Amino acid sequence: MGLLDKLSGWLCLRKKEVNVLCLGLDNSGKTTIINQLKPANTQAQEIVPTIGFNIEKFKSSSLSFTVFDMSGQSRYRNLWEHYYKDSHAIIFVIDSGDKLRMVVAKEELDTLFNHEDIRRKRIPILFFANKMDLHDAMSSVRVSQMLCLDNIKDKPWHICATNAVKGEGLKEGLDWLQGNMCLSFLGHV
Ligand SMILES: Nc1nc2c(ncn2[C@@H]2O[C@H](COP(=O)(O)OP(=O)(O)O)[C@@H](O)[C@H]2O)c(=O)[nH]1
Ligand SMILES: [Mg+2]
Repeated sequence: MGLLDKLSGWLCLRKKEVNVLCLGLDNSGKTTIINQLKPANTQAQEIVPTIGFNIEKFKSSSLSFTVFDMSGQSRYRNLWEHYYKDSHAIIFVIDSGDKLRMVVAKEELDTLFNHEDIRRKRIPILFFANKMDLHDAMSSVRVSQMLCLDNIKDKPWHICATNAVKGEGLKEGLDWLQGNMCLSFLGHV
């Protein structure tokens, strides 16, 4: 069963459209992840690194993915922020091998959580500690410590170690996200 078929469980939400935001610094692996989620015959063979401000969109039945880089693009911030309002879930991707920019990732995460359209929402946040195959990658436990994820008290969150190139770990994360979105829409969390 493909990853997208797994996500079809989200139809239980009976929402017309479920909007998932895929965020993170540039080069963390967002485009690679999104390409793993697309049906096999539409997967891009080559991933062009996202340069400057670029929003990727991917839509399938009632699921809509919006992807953008958060790093160093503060002058574009007001362009992407309006996607926050209609989001039902967030996937935040981290390059686990990029120790130097972990602080920048944390800053972006804090800015996201402080935004008025996110602060009030109890939307599930899935963290992908990506590039786990790199020999100097930090463990997902270490990544969650660096990002102080234990401080998140008002939203369900989960972190998974992934290798986006091979597609490893993505399914576990999406299973969690699916379950939490159904629960939150049904008002159980
Ligand atoms: N080793 C390794 N490389 C990865 C992984 N995920 C993505 N990459 C590579 O990291 C680079 C940036 O990926 P991309 O998806 O363009 O990142 P984006 O800027 O967040 O969209 C590309 O060369 C990818 O092939 C991974 O899990 N392991
Ligand atoms: Mg990209």
